[in-house]
Amino acid sequence: MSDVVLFDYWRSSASYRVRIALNMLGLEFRSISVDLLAKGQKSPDHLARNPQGLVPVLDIDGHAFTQSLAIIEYLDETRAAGFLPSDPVGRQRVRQLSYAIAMEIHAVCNTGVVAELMRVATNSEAARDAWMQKFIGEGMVAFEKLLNHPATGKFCHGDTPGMADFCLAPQVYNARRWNVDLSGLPRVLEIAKRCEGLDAFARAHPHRVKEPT
Ligand SMILES: N[C@@H](CCC(=O)N[C@@H](CS)C(=O)NCC(=O)O)C(=O)O
Repeated sequence: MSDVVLFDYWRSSASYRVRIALNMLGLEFRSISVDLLAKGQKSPDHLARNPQGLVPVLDIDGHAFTQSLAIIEYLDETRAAGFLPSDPVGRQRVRQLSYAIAMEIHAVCNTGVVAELMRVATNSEAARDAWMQKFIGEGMVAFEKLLNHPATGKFCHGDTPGMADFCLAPQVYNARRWNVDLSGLPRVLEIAKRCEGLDAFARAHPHRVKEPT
């Protein structure tokens, strides 16, 4: 049985990013599901792992790590994975792209944030859908513009998949889930399609972890 344990949730974008990174490395890991719908992330057991009450948490090398991008950078640094380029300007760009998704789009579309919106809104499902479409839609339009850059290649930065792609593919999955119109974003769609064709991404896909109900 693998010593590497990922506490995750099938539909969690942040978990999906880490699953892709682990698969890219060919690292075997055990996945333990923390059911966000049943508030498993707020259970005493999970809060002991992560006081923020969020997934993912990765148990690896004797540590319990939180924060998906910090985890991906740790894997990159300790396994010479090449998830970020070696030059500082390139590293800055890959972080910029990754943060544009993880810190701008994802942060305001997180389960806890949206649950609170639904609690205070009158027509809560309509408010939720409009919220998701606004923030994901606007964020992805900006991301498409950021990809209009000479360093963009077959993937977000150059011709090999890296941290920004690990953020993009889950965000595109999530955008589709909320019926966000991505049709005017050719770079986003082309790169996401290329990612979806890779085994490491396909095996990390939410529907490979659990069939949607
Ligand atoms: N910045 C964190 C975000 C983690 C996060 O927001 N995880 C979501 C699932 S994608 C979660 O656990 N939400 C539960 C909640 O909001 O209560 C990371 O990248 O790991």
